[in-house]
Amino acid sequence: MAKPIYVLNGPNLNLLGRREPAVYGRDTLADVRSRTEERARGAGLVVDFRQTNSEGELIGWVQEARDKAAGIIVNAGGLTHTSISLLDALQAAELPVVEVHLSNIFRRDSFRHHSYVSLAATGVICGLGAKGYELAVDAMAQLIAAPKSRA
Ligand code: CA2
Repeated sequence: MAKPIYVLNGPNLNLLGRREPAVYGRDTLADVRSRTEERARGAGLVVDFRQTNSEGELIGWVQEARDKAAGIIVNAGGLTHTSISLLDALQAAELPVVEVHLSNIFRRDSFRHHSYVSLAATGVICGLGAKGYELAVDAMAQLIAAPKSRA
């Protein structure tokens, strides 16, 4: 059986839809999950969608992905801007990585402009809300079909 795409969500993303709708939209994480799974089904892919508030657990999932997943879609939340350990794990995974952010991190506080995750990402999607997860699935489908392609 084909390996799934791991869709990994970091700290506080469980709060989606319940706080700060002006920044993150009204979709809950369960809504994002359904949309992502549906898009993956259409592309003939399976996603394994997870969220954790723990940096260690997120890193453990990235390590697990190396053997068990075909690629990683990751919204690391605030860890995006702080975690060299997460970057190390993503680089060690040697898989296609698509980084997603609901908000446009470049229109926000300057501390959000730098992403450690981007250093390991094949591509980055930000500012398109929950739609960004669907687009990440489309991008991942192409990356898996043509792993050496850069576009
Ligand atoms: O825009 C994104 O997806 C972020 O990864 C979200 C992170 C933030 O630290 C990044 O800079 C950008 C925050 C996730 C917390 O999500 C919340 C959702 C609703 C209410 C409060 C927080």
